Amino acid sequence: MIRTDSAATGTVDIWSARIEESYDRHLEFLLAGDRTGCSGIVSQLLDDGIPIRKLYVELLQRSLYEVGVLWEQNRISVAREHVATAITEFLLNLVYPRIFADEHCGRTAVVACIANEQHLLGARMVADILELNGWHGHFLGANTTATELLSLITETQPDLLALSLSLRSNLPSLLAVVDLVQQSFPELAIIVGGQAFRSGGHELLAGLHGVTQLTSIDQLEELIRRFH
Ligand code: B12
Repeated sequence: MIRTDSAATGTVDIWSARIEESYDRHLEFLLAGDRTGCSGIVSQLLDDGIPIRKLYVELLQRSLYEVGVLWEQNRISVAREHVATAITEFLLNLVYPRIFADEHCGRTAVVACIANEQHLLGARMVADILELNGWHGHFLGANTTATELLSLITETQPDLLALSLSLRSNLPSLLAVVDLVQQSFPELAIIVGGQAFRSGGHELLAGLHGVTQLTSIDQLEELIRRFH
């Protein structure tokens, strides 16, 4: 199936079509633990000039979501899911040297997953996309305690704090961390995103001043353009 980016103009998105062609093979390699196969696909797409945001969302994110469904349905083992995740992390390392902006915009962000949140790939993509847009992104990774977070914010004085959350059960901790950060840095812009908000959760953040909940990389890019 060929998707279109613009229904209005009917423009066929050739990159989505290219990813579509490779998707099934990529998923097969991922599930077989074939790192070389996955690297071959991603390297070829990068050599051809694929936009990185598309590669992230339409190939890497989509395939991991599918791995998640297979895992949830007990159709693959936990070990297979771990291998697929490790391969995807390796693929992000393969992409990283290609991430550079023409010029830095002088803006800085701190990107983290809160305590007890092990899902780091989404946050890592957020940090990469910020860099692609000329920001300096300090990526703290998974399971960041409030103390670590506050310490890095104090050191780096960022323009933006981006928090990623996959587990709905971590929502109360997110609210507690936001409260702590805002006590010390009331003016800091905070964005939150991730799968915890896939089916609700927005209402918990609705009343919070200075906190924006975003659902996608596209929305992130739209928001940071306003900082330039
Ligand atoms: C890999 C994985 C793991 C790995 C994570 C390792 C790692 N290095 O990241 C491990 C094995 C540790 C793990 C553990 C668990 N997992 Co898990 N996991 C997954 C899986 C398969 C893939 C996650 C992933 O990387 N996705 C791809 C990334 C790129 O997508 P993403 O996170 O959505 O990020 C994108 C956007 O959301 C957005 N985004 C993300 N963050 C932010 C932030 C901002 C500011 C912005 C703007 C955007 C943004 O940008 C990204 C790019 O588009 C998912 C399945 C799925 N549907 O994703 C389950 C999943 C997330 N896990 C789940 C569960 C339940 C668990 C466990 C509780 C299982 C268990 N019983 O132990 C534990 C919890 C561990 C913990 N305390 O965190 C559930 C979560 C359900 C929920 N929402 O509450 C899922 C959805 C599986 C499922 N279908 O049930 N998991």
